[in-house]
Amino acid sequence: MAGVALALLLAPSPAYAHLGHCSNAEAASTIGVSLVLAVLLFRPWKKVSTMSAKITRLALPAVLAIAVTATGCGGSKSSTSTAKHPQSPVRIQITQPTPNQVTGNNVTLVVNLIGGTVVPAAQTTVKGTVPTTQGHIHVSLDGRLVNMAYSTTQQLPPEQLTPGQHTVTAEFVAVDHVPFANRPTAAVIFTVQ
Ligand SMILES: [Cu+2]
Repeated sequence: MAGVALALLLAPSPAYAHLGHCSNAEAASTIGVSLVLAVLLFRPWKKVSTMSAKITRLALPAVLAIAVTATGCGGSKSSTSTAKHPQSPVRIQITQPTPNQVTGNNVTLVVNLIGGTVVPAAQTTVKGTVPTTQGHIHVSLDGRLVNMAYSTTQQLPPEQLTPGQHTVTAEFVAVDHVPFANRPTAAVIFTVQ
């Protein structure tokens, strides 16, 4: 567990902050799945001699399940507000990579926001109505969220840019990470050589 904690601390802060995106439903299903896995792993029904050993066998799966869930959905307290956001007038474009561009595995994503600004993580506490022209960018690669960008330029993870076709998606989201009702999004398909 110490290794996991260290990895989280060493990870770039956007990646860490994104762990708070699990909804309660996701957290519940994570608990369920890991509980089943843990029970299979430790087999608490196996005959053991002492009472304390028995308790340990029963308790371990629960502890493990909670630990796994906490790791996967850490900080979910701050993202429980699933309230609908208004529409945003902001439009988003990907200017780099260009459609069908052939690249190496070193790809810089450049996004152009029209009518909006990116605000840093430090300003993400929302009181009252959420601003519709301020937020940040959620970057997905092949449908999987890889980062959130507090700038309009960022590096795509080279280890995920295997040879072949990839899709990068950029979505302008509110300062509290929640999507706007109209979900301003841009996508580009490119090919890694
Ligand atoms: Cu975010």
